[in-house]
Amino acid sequence: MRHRFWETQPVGQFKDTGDTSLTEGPIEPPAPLSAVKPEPYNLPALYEWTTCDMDDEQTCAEVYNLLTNNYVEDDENMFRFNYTKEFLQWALRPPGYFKAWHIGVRVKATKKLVAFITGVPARIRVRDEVVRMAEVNFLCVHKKLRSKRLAPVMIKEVTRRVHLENIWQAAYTAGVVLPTPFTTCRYWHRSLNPKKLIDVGFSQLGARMTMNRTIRLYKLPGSTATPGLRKMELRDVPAVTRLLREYLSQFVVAPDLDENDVEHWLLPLENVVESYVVESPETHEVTDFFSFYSLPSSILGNQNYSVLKAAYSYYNVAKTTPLLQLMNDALIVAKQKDYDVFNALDVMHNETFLKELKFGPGDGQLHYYLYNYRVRNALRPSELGLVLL
Ligand code: NHW
Ligand code: MG
Repeated sequence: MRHRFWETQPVGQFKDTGDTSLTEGPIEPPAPLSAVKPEPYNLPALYEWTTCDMDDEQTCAEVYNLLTNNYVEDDENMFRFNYTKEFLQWALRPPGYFKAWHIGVRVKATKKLVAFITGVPARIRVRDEVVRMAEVNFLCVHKKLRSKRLAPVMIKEVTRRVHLENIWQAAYTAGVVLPTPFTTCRYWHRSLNPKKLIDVGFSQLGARMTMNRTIRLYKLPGSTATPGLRKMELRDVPAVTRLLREYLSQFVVAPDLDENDVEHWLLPLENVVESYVVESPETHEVTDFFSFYSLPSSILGNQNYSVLKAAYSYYNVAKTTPLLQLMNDALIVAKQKDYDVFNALDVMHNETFLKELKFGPGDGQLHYYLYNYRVRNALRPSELGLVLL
C-alpha cells in the first residue's frame, strides 16, 4: 500500500519495520520556533479555517452535528459514534488545553462547518521518557467532501499549531492501518441488554441459543459485591492519583497523570465519565477503583431504536479487591445506569477478566500511533497503559 501523505511524515515507515539500527525516540529533532510556518496551510479556495470555541454552545452544537452525521461508523454502516456535547467539552478542555488546537473548516460562502480535527496536550511516558505530546482526535471530513485530500491538510495544520506550542510529538488511534502502529488492540463487548443488542443487529443469537437462555446468560446481580464501593468524590483525587500512577508505571506506554489530570479525567461527570472507588470499611483507605466513559452510538435505520448506550472501560486499578470482582461490579453499575453494552480493549490487565466476565471479541482493530517518535518493537496490548477517547 502506498501512502502518498504518510510517507512524507516523521512516523515509522513500513520499510523500516525490523531495522534494528534505528533507535527509539524522536525521528526528527525539534526546530526553532522561528522555523515554524507562521500562517495556516492553504485550503481549497471555497473553504476557510476556523478555531472552534468549545465554550460556545452554538459552536459546540455545530461540531456535535458534524460528528453525529459524519464521524466513525462500523464496517457494515449500522452504527455511528454519537459523542455528546458534554462529552466533547470534557474531552477537549483538559488542564492546559489550547483553543487553537480545536480546528474546523467552513464553507466560505455559507459558513457551514464541514471538517474538524483536534489536539489536547498530554504527557505520555514511553519506557523511561516522559514526552509532551498532543493527543489528536475527532478528525472528520463531511461525507460529501471525502477523498479530496483534505485530511492531510487538516493533519498538517494541527501539526503546525502543536509545533507553535513547542510540542513535537503526538499520540492517536485509528481503525485503519497507517504507517506504523506501535500496538494493535481489539475491542471486547459485554452484553448488558442482549435483547436490544440482538434486535438492532449489534450481536447475533448464538447457535442453539434461545432469547431466554441468552438473557439468563448475561443476567447480573441486582447489587454490587464489594464492601465500601462508592462513587468517586473530589476528596479521593490524591488517593486515586497515587493508585493510578503506581499502576501505570508497569506499562511501556502510559500517560503521566498528576492530580489536576485525575480530577479532570476521572471525577464523575454525569453521562460522560463514571468512577467508583473502594473505600476500606476498616481503614477508610481507598484501595481500588474502576472507571468507564459514556459513548453512545446512533443506530442507523432501525424502526425501534435510535441510540445504543455504550460504556467504555477507562482506567481500573485493583490493589486489594480482585480485578474480576471489581470489573463485575463495574458491569453491575453500568447495567443499573441502563447501558446496553460494556466495551473494553485488551490493554493493561484487561485480558485477565474479559473471557471470564463473558465479553466477546469484536471485529475490527484499534491501532495506536505516535507521531515523530519511534518505538523500537511493537508492543503487546497488555504492555499498553493508554486509553484514548
Ligand atoms: S480515527 C477517526 C478518523 N475519522 C473517521 O474515521 C471519521 C469518518 N471518516 C472521515 O471523516 C481517530 C474521513 O474519511 C477522514 C479521511 C477525515 C478520516 N488518521 O482527505 P482524504 C482520529 O481522529 C489518510 C490518519 O482524501 P478522506 C485520529 C489516508 O491514509 N490519517 O481522505 C486522527 C490518506 O493518506 P495516505 C488518515 O477519507 C489522527 C489521506 O488521509 C485517517 O476524505 C490524525 C486521505 O485523505 C486517519 N483516521 O478523509 C493524524 N484516515 O498517506 C494525527 C485517512 O494513505 C497525526 N487518513 O495517502 C499527528 C498530528 C499532530 C502532530 C504534532 C507534533
Ligand atoms: Mg477529502
